[in-house]
Amino acid sequence: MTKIALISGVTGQDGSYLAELLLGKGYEVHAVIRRSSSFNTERIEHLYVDPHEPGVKFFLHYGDLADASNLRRLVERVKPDEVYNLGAQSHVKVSFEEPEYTVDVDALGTLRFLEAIRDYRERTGHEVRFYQASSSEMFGAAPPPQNETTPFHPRSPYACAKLYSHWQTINYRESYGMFACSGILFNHESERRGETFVTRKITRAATRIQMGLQDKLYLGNLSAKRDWGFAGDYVEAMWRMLQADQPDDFVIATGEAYSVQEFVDRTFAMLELDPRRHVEIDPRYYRPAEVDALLGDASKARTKLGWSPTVTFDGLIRRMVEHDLMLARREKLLLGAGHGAGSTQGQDT
Ligand code: NAP
Ligand code: G4F
Repeated sequence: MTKIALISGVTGQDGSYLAELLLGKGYEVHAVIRRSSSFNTERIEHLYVDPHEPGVKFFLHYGDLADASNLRRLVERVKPDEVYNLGAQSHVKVSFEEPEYTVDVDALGTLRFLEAIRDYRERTGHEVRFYQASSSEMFGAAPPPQNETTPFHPRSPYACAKLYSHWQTINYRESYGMFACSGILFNHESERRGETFVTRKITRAATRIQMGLQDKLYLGNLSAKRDWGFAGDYVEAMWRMLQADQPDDFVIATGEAYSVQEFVDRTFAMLELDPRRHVEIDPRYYRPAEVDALLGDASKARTKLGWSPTVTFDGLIRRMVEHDLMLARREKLLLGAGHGAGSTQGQDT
């Protein structure tokens, strides 16, 4: 029997890797996309097939985590075996500017999905496995290393909203016997990472600097430490959680932490650039409250799911730099031919 998956957040970094993974495993994949005045499907264009073609396995549906009736209708129509809730306002700094919206989507959005699944399951008897995209941000001020038993101390509206969803996921498992898992994922990056997250902001800027397209990179707190892995590895962990015999919660991390400064230094070194000539601090990128140090202990996932990361810190930076160098070269060529190209510094956070 072909398994059916429903993904929210498919147009994001993780959603695109997860859709690829599931299609590769023979799943029929349905995904929620938001209506947008400009295209937001760049990361999944390579997966899209005209639904009029025979044998199509990837279907896009308009929807929004803020719209409960839409989520209910989607669950009823798609009849999923597995739901992956990756949709979110996922930027921590932005959550300080838009706390109410962040809570609506990142906290209540999860509740709406869980309620839709609970009712569908009760009415039809169809078991639906649920994955919640929880975050290491929930640990916040808790000292490293962090694992599944570490007490949470969230430090942003985003982290508070994610913590609500984490506990609701557990609550639905305990109250209704739902197969609901919370994946507490530490930072994971790739060449598909949004350009306002610090790693991609750095690799985009450094490669543009090397091509003579910009001169300065403005950053905030360089001393924060993160446990950075590769997004492709992390979606494999999501899938493994939903294939397990029992639902559970797992920390997913590399077990190595580096500062933002170290990420800068290694990126610039790879391009033989001196960061001291190009990197400046702009306090506008500071947050009202910072998460100083995240370092995950993923022993439980290693033991119970057989999961471990495959991409090293340097390997991650290298693949992002190579990709962004290609983009910068293309941008320079276009500029040379008289075509303007957008700057990455325009609306960053
Ligand atoms: P991302 O690139 O920012 O993608 C977020 C996705 O959510 C996009 O597809 C976005 O759609 C969608 N979305 C936003 N608001 C929505 C709404 N109201 N209704 C439906 N969809 C909505 O994030 P990511 O890095 O792939 O992360 C995936 C999930 O994991 C998120 O929940 C994030 O909070 C969580 N997480 C990420 C990390 C990490 O390091 N990447 C770590 C821990 C947890 P548009 O494309 O239309 O904006
Ligand atoms: O790349 P960031 O914006 O990621 P952050 O805040 O750790 O959140 C990401 O990881 C979470 C998992 O822990 C996810 F849940 C969340 O959805 C998101 O994917 O910032 C990383 C660090 C912070 O300490 C920030 O203060 O980099 C520091 N930083 C320094 N200068 C900057 C900048 N961050 C950004 N975005 N932009 C800067 O200019």
